[in-house]
Amino acid sequence: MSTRIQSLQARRIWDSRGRPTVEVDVYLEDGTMGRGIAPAGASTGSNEAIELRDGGAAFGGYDVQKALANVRREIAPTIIGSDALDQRGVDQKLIALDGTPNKGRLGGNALIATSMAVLHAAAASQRLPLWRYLAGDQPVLLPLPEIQIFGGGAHAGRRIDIQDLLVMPVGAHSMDEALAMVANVYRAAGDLMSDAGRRAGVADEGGWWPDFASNEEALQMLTRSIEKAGYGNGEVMISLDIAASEFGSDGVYRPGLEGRSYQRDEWIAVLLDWLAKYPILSVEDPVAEDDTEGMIAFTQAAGAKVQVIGDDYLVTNAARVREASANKACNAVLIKPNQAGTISETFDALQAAKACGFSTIVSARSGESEDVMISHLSVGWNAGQLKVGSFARSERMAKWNELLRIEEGLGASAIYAGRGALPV
Ligand code: 2PG
Ligand code: MG
Repeated sequence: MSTRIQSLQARRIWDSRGRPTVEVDVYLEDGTMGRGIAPAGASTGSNEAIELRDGGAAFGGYDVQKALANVRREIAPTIIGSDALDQRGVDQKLIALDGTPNKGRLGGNALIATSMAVLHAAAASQRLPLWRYLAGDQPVLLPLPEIQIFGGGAHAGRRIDIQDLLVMPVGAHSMDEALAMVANVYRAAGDLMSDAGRRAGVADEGGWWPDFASNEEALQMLTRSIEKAGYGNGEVMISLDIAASEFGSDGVYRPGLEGRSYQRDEWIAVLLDWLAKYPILSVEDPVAEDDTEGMIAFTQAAGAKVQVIGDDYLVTNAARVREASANKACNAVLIKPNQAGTISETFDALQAAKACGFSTIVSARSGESEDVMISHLSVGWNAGQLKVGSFARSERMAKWNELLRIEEGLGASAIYAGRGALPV
């Protein structure tokens, strides 16, 4: 039976923030269907693929009718007849049809939903789980998870400046144990917030609402949560996403909670002080996306001891990854399919990072859906790490739970990446 694309169906659905997003169903001639759903960021890098939104009054300007029309009128006629097993061929047609460097004409949301749908359809046509379709008969690793305990930054009305306070269960021996450890830390954090009279619901990705007087107080509370859950000896370590582009530019940092501004070197000194005081093993976007000098300085000071991740700084772009490697500006990359705009370009960024010796972390966005593709990408591409937000709300839990099913399917050959996934 043919795996050629026969038809596409595009519709508006709603993401985990209740905003419109693009869903695309791809039907193959053999009758299989694949469904792709575009995720959406809140703290976006300025070099990401452009998300096409309608603007105007409806839904705060977030509607996606233009992107949907682009799928129906331009994308569908262009890729119908293509072989879904030729992901790169389909993606090249999408890139050429859009014709802009940032996917601004058709919309990165229209393109990534289509590209994801084609990949889901291809795996379904082969009757394989997506991770297995991607990996072939190569061995795979279950990823070290980075799981948010407190949200912040753009995901919590800027209540604190640090965007994600996450934990990494580096001492676990399996995915099942890793998630159980995080469940204990998440619950302990909630109990501590209750005891302090500060339990006030959750932020956008399900992490506890950050009712703290300072950024450092959040770090103290996270460290206490790990201890209260009974983990010591480096079994559970901290990962931070500073998302510094949200409060810094031109080498000056103005974190709202600290009540003062910092020059680049002063801001880096604050971060290095936190590294000295708390069990932190990973830092994402420590300085702003326009601050290569700061990225290099931070990596020089801390990169031998901690993972330094470029997210807004690298925007899942292979060329930017290679440049960062040449500059020694970080040692890891966040991999977000919708930053690149197609699955093939996402894969290229991941491969470029591996070739440079960077570690790779497949990541969700703060606006998510029930789709679990990224769990499969993290395993099938052997990324080593996965970041999906917190340990609550089903758009997050669907992705963590999918890893348990994959682990079960692998049986005795399941290997948890653990501490070895980090570059240090
Ligand atoms: C990030 C992500 C996930 P957003 O910055 O890494 O936490 O956030 O999707 O809003 O860019
Ligand atoms: Mg980030």
